[in-house]
Amino acid sequence: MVDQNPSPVGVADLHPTDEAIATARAARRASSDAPLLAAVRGDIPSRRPVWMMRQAGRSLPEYRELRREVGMLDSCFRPDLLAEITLQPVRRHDADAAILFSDIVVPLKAAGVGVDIVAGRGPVLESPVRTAEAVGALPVVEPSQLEAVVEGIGGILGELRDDQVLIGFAGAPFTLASYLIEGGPSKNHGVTKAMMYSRPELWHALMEKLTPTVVRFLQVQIEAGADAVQLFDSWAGFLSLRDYREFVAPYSRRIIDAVRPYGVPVIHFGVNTGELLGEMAAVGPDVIGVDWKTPLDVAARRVTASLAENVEAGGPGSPGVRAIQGNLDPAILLAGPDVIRDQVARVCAEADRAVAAGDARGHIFNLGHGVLPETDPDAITRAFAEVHGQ
Ligand code: 1CP
Repeated sequence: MVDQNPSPVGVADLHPTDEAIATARAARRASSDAPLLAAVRGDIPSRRPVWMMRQAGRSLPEYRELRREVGMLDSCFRPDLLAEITLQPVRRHDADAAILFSDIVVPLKAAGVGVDIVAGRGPVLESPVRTAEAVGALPVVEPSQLEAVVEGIGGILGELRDDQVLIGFAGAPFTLASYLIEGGPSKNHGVTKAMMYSRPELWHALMEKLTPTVVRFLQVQIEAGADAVQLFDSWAGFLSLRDYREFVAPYSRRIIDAVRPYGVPVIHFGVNTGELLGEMAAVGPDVIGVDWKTPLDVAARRVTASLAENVEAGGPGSPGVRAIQGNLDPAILLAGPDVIRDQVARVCAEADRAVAAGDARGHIFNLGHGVLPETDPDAITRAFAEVHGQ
């Protein structure tokens, strides 16, 4: 077996040094009263915070204009471009958070993995990772390979108001592994799950390899000044609860443990995760993101019940209440102003019931997944205004 990284990064190595924590603290410029940070703590925010997954990107003409001659991944390594694209929706919609313009495969690309983002498709690998040799040869990203992201974040922070936060992010291990193993986007993640079941040792070796890359990508963003991070396990909802627990949760927990010392909120989100919400909360995030299928009050009740059960059973994870994020169906934004107004109000009422029942600390409004490319930007602006009026 060829191993270009003969000394894998150990768990202890993933934790930040005191110096790194101090660097991150010094870089932080959002006010602690920023509505999103207040909602995470369970304080009453000055207005209900809202941002939308994929708020930057194809729904905006100014994005299409900037990206006309630049490849998707190239734009993620151009500090001026990534900063401008991150800021476009924040200015246009008066968002409470900027989501860093990047992609879950950026740390892989930075580390030298042959991956590109193909228009209309998504991330595509030069060669899928399906053997022990390929897992062994997978590089772990070095912070120095992410300088462009650090520089871009500097540009973003200079332009945000102090009540607006910058959210950094990374793909969580199952979702990243799926692209690596399948070689590109997948409908059912069959090859990925087959590896998990038939070659568990290879699966775990891949997870061990990916975990430090995810941690470093998050740490670099936090040390550059990101105020919160979201760990996207977008496709984890394809797993059963049992498989999630065995094959995924331990790695997500390690990732969150490794960024916790910085003290910035961690949001955890996946699609179709109604059945997994309790387990996803048990890996330790401060905020649980919910897709549009489970009402927020029901989701929050599941989370608190599951966390309490876990603790009673002596399992990992701490009890307590998380903040909740979500969960308007992205298709609602295509349905006209009256529907948007009514459905925004419904989502807010469900979130408020969760808070009143003691099942959630606070609410961050979001969609249940990303903005659809065909969405009219004015409908997005209107939805932001409706949320702020709630
Ligand atoms: O040409 C283009 O405009 C490419 C479309 C695009 C964009 C705008 C891709 C390709 N990635 C991105 C940016 C991106 N990706 C952001 C920042 C922008 C924002 O949210 O405003 C973020 C947070 C991501 C994260 C991402 N990439 C996820 C997790 C979030 C989610 O949507 O669940 C995933 C799964 C990816 C993979 C990916 N990258 C791009 C596409 C089309 C896909 C999905 C492919 C698939 O269906 O499997």
